[in-house]
Amino acid sequence: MDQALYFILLHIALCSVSECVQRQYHHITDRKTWIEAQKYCREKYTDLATIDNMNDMNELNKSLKHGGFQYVWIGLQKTSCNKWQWSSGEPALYLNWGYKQPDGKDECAFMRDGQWHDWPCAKSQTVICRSSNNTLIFVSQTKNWRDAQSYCRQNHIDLVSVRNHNENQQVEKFMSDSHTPNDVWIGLFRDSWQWSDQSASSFRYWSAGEPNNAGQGENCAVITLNTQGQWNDVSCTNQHPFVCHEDKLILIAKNLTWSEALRYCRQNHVDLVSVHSEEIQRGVMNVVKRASTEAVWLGLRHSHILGIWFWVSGETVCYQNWAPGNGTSEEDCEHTVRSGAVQSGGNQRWISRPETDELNFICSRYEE
Ligand SMILES: [Ca+2]
Ligand SMILES: [Ca+2]
Repeated sequence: MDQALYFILLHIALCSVSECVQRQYHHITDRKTWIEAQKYCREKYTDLATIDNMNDMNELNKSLKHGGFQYVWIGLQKTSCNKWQWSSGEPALYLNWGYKQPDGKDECAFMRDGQWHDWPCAKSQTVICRSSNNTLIFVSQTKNWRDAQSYCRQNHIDLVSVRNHNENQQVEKFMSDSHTPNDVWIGLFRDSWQWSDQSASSFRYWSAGEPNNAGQGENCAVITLNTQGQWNDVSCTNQHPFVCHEDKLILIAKNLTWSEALRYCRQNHVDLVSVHSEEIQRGVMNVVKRASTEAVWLGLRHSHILGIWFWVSGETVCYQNWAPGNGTSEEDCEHTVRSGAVQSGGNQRWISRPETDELNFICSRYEE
């Protein structure tokens, strides 16, 4: 194989591995109450563990050390807020409730003639899943909502989300074209559980029959080791080991030049962030919202001699997200070296700035 092509293929393989590593889990075996565990995680890492999907759940399970305990805290806690959300994790901005709906204490929703109704999650109905190429899949076996969710996640992507009027019409048409029964589960549910880090993740992995609030005041969630990591609600004042998570990226709200920022990251963390995939760009977009400057340094540098942009981690810039007019080599006649920053507002594209500008910056906290 051609050497250059081999290098490119190798590089693509490395990029796809790194896509999974936005967060690392750390199992702490000291026993603490949920609040004490939260405080510890916020001091030493990012927060008590958030779990976005089955992939995270598998990573977390791998981080568990075994020995003498049954329960391990995660960052999920019951609150007084009980809002509708999509199983896929998207916020429910568009809602299309039928007449006088939602009308009860029910926490799951089905679709009938294009309109939505709240309904007890334990009832059995047929199901619509969404598959990886965004097509709709009708499941003719009846299932309760949570089993329907597991089925869609195992066999397709998730229960169907309906994010706008267009998608609502698509689902309605799909139901009439494929002669489904009148009432079919969609991915809409509500619960009052919230992640400690305020993440919007609607991923839930409760054991059968949980959460049951059995002892009253069971307001915090644990992983149960003897059910492959499925979750249970227990009293927050119990003392258990716990799992913290550490986000890969951290925004430093100090105003430094590019070289000072690089030194700061290398001394206190690992490096200035290298954004060599869309996944990392998404992580960047997430943290720059808290920046106090209009742009935020990345580990992106222009080489005068070679006339190219490169990442401080040593990679060439294959994935790109430049704002129009940036990322070219035409600024070469200037004296100051140019470095790359990401806009903290707007489209959060990359821009070229003189390295002497003083900006907030993003460090990576661990190597891949
Ligand atoms: Ca109802
Ligand atoms: Ca329980």
